[in-house]
Amino acid sequence: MFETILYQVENNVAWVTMNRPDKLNAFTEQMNKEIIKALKSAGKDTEVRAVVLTGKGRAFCAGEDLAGVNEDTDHAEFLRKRYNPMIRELASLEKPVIAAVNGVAAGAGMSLALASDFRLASEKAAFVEAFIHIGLVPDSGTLYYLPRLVGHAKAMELAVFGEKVPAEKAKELGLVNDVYSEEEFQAGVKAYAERLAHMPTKAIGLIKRYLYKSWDHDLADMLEYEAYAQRTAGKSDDHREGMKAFFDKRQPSYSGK
Ligand code: T3D
Repeated sequence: MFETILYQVENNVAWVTMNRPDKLNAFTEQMNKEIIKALKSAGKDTEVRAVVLTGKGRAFCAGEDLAGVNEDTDHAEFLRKRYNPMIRELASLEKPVIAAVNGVAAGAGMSLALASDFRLASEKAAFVEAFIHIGLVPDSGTLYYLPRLVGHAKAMELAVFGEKVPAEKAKELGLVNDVYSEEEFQAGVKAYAERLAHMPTKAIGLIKRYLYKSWDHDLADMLEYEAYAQRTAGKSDDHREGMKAFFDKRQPSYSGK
């Protein structure tokens, strides 16, 4: 079904593994398309309640495969056709997405991680806003996500100097949620993803949707959105189960419905 990625569903988690290890999982047009297809498929599949994006081999993703860029490249069209749809798909997927950053994440590879809802890093991971080193500007959502994650001043510094940020430093900056030793990384990501996959999926989807809205709406709008979201969540099976479990004094068992 896929040639540049691996796709596997296990214990309600869809694992999307970028699979061009000899090219540090650099993006090709086909890979952009396959990631979009995988995200759509995870969105439609009711069995899937969390998604993990990761890379095969020593890198997470080195951004665009520069072998495909030349003087005739229309960079705007490149982004509109290939990268922007991928980032939009990720942002609109109402299920939690974890970037499991196993190694270096550079250029649009870093953008993919920034657009994910959670970032877990191996101690071997590093983040590089590589664009400036080839005279380009950060793209694929980085100019949107980066200042929101680390603040304007730090975003400016990272984007302009493009220095490699090791995993522990990324944690200090608020770029990643957790860092694991190399040995514990796989098991740590699996446990994190499966925990998310057994939580109230609809409520998580609503949290994601309305946190995005909060970035360009005022308090009055957000209070109204919260009322709408709460009505929707309040009608879910998982709300019923959570209430019942509370009064039964037991752990809830959520179905994601
Ligand atoms: O129109 C548009 O272009 C818009 C779209 C833009 C999206 C973008 O992502 S632009 C940014 C593209 N990415 C980069 O500029 C990153 C370039 N790579 C690097 O900076 C470094 O390779 C890394 C920081 C990612 C890793 O460094 P390191 O020291 O671990 O590995 P290395 O030795 O530099 O690379 C290993 C090999 O992978 C090497 O090939 P070789 O010498 O073994 O044959 C290197 O050329 C290759 N490689 C790394 N990144 C890319 C790549 N080949 C093609 N494309 C890459 N992006």
